[in-house]
Amino acid sequence: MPGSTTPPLASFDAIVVGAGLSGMYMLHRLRELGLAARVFEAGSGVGGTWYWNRYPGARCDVESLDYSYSFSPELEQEWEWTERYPTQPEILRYLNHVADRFDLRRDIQFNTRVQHAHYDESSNRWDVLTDDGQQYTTRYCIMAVGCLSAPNRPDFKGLDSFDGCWYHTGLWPHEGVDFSGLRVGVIGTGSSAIQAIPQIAKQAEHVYVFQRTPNYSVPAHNAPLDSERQRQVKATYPARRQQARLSRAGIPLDPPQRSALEVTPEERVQVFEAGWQRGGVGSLNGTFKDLATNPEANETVAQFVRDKIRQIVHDPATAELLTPRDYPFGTKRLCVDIDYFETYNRPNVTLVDVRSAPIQEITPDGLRTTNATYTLDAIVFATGYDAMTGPLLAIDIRGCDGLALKTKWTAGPRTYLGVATAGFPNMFMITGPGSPSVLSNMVVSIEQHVEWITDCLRFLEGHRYARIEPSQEAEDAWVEHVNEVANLTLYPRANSWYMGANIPGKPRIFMPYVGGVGAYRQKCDEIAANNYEGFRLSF
Ligand code: N01
Repeated sequence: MPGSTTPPLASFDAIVVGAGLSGMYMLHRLRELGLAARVFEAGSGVGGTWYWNRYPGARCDVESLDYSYSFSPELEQEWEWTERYPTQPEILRYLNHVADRFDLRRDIQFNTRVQHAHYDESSNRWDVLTDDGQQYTTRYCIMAVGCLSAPNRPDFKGLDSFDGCWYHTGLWPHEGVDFSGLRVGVIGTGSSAIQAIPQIAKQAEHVYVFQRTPNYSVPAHNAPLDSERQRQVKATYPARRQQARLSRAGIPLDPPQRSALEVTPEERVQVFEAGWQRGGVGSLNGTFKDLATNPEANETVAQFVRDKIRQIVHDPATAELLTPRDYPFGTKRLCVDIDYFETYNRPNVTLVDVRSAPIQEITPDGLRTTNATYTLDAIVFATGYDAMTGPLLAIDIRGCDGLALKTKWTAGPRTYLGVATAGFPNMFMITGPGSPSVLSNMVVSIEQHVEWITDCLRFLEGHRYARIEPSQEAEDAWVEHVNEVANLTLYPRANSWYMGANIPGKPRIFMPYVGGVGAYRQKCDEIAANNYEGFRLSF
């Protein structure tokens, strides 16, 4: 393969930070360009999110046939998925297969965390320092750090005194955890908790769920993948992938055409019910076109889910506590579950409301809220992530004039297309803030960014440009557009991690781009076709 020989003096054409779905594919493309590339990965294996998130019940809520690379027809034909929604172990097996098939590992340095990346204007190169004290230089620095890879563990008083074991869902022990006979506290009720709680409840003596905000969740209706369906999808993959690329969320579904308010209440419920029975992340979102923009339309689907919760959960007080009321449906990331609400009918599961009585401290034998104490043998923090900006700002990134990215982004992230930021030449972000990323099937958005960056690098190399960065004007206009589009939706009404609201002190900005992956792709392609309009290029 061209460009795969490691050059002397620890100097590379491209350094990629992270060997998850994005870093792996980026490496593959960099090799095709003939560039000498090195990937640094903090974990001991490939997979990113799917390497770290080994908690019980972890699985993707985009269907396996769509949550997979499309860049290699051979790969997509040869890999056999076993379930409608892939489990974490199955996705990790798939990504290891990809790493083997494309011989990626020889250019990935594992167990290595990038500490700093500083731009040197005199040489137009990035100096990269890793946590083993080694220094590297590179022309291009590509951040493939993921959007949800900086775990958030609230700083509860007394955690050090806890006699039991505690875990974060995003840093789960590789050897697994046996909860048999234990009293387990789970803090949080987001997507991770909603997957983990039913599994932990099957094993533990008792599970206490400490809930601050109830979530909307829809059933996955997971099932073994029928081999005939797999064959059919594989036979039509090119069209299916293209539909996903041009869609709103990277999932090949026909967009809804009707308003929830233009049908009768009876028909509306029938449509919601059919979606509920289909299951999955698009099941209700994909029913009517105005659920994300019109509060009245949104309330109809919110009410439908509230009714479902009441029907499933036997104890009325628990059902009431599980019912989301103070933010619109879908404005926090919709959860997809297997028997989540049903789990509260088990005698060994107790829901604790920590909104009305917050957690005060962790004690040696459990946890104390403002009105009760709980004896626990283990605590699971399902408390999420410092999303989108967290993984980037964990690295000391400095651009022109030594400007720190952290300083530039004090009031919130500012990017052009979510792929680059002014003042940080030759640095690219895969699925950065200001791109559709977390609002889409991540694989579709990752492939689009990797391919766009690859074309951009080919252009730079072909024209012998030494430097590319967004102009301030283009970046300002993009940030304004991202905010404008977000404000047309109901998303800013929720205290979500999309808004940075889960991290104390984080600026309240809607970080992803809600304009849809199809429209976004078109915009990126136009910019490229116009000789990278909005970017400054120099020799
Ligand atoms: O994290 P979250 P997550 N005291 O931030 C609570 C993706 N994902 O890891 O809502 C008490 O959603 C917090 O409460 P509140 C997906 O994009 C995908 O579950 O802030 N509670 C919330 O309940 C997802 O959205 C998949 O009031 C505290 C929970 O912790 C994203 O990852 C599976 C607290 C955190 O929920 C993150 O999901 C898993 C405190 N101090 C994840 N601090 C699939 O594909 C926080 N909380 C299926």
